[in-house]
Amino acid sequence: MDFSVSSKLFEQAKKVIPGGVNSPVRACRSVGCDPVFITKASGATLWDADGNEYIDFVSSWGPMIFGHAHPDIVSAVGLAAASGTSFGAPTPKEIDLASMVVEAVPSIEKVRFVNSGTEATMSAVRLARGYTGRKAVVKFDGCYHGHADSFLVKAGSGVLTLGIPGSPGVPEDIVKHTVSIPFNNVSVVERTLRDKELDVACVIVEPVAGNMGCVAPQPGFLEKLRDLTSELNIVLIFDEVITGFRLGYGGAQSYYNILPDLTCLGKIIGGGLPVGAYGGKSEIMNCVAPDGPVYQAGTLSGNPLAMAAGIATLKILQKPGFYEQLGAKADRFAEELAAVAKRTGMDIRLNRVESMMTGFFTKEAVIDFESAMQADTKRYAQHYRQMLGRGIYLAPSQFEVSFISAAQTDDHLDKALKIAEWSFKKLLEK
Ligand code: KE4
Repeated sequence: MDFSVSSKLFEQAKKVIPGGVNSPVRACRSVGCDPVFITKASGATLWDADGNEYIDFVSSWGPMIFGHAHPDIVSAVGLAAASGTSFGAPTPKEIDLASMVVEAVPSIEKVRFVNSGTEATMSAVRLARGYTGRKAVVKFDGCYHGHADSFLVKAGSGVLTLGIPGSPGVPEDIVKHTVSIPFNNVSVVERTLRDKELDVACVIVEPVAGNMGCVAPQPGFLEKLRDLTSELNIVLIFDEVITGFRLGYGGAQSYYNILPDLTCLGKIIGGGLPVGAYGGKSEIMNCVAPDGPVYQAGTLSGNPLAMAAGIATLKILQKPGFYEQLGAKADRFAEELAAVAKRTGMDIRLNRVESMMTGFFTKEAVIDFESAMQADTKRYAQHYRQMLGRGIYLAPSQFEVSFISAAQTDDHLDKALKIAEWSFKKLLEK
């Protein structure tokens, strides 16, 4: 494949944008190649500036669950734009999308829209601190909740991918209130939450971790979190920025039947436009300004174009059978990929929950940050480059998830499986 136009664009980008990208993981540093610049996408296909074509397994890190440029989304956004792009005033569409979210997500009685997942989680933690009057935040090693100061402690995603310890610029007296403990470890959870010294305001968790790669909750883990936080009056926050409307129309909390006190959403609910949201029990949400004293605001929150995209998105997802078909497709793909790994003798641990998955290059089980770190990131990088060169677009990090989308056909998946088999064989030659 020829990447010369993307390479030229990358050189230009680096002159005016830090690292040439607007989000670090896009720079592909951990997979040892330059990023391709995408110019167009439709359905399951991406095209780059050199005209190369790819089958997309990143789905813009989750939002594009039904593929790119879906006609319903394109027309909804176009129609909204023709009536104005932002008013800074309440609009009917915000009520429509909020009502759909309240209807869909069992624990949400009221919801506030923001512009990113980071804004959602940052606001939810501030709300939990304001509501409880306590300070400490408990998170989990390898989980990533966006780039707000409190979260940059043993975080996942780009922080993990780039191996940055946390981040300079985050004052010690901020992060001292953040405790990060191992995911899936109920005894450490119990010990930490019962530690009287800690004064815990909230626990924030990705109910299925996506930012150390896909790691499912072990039986009893989420239940333990819920039981302990209820007993100790600690706010339980589910960060469903990835899992929300991904694992089903009710997200992970419906999938596992565990109701948090607050839920953070993003990605899918914007249909690719910038939308985040946090919501939960009215008792807690009524503490948010202007009803309550906990301040949070945003010029473009509830933006009419983003609301239009979100409404169109949820209408598509509401269609009977959507998740069953997506799940069946993901089941088939995962089974056949496991068969390819077995046939070629490639050691790969395929962690998957419905249509989100990660193939860890290790033969050991991956159940938390420590075990995820055993994965062979060099081998992943070679696999990434080999797949990209044959038109398969994977997440440019071993510690991210890839997604099956409703737009991928059996032919797309069969092609990806064939190229994965070729790539595994090539890796095993080395
Ligand atoms: P944003 O601020 O990037 O919209 O959302 C932050 C966030 C919060 N919570 C979870 C569970 C998330 O996965 C994210 C963002 N996800 C990463 C990839 N896993 C975004 C990709 C990027 O940083 O460019």
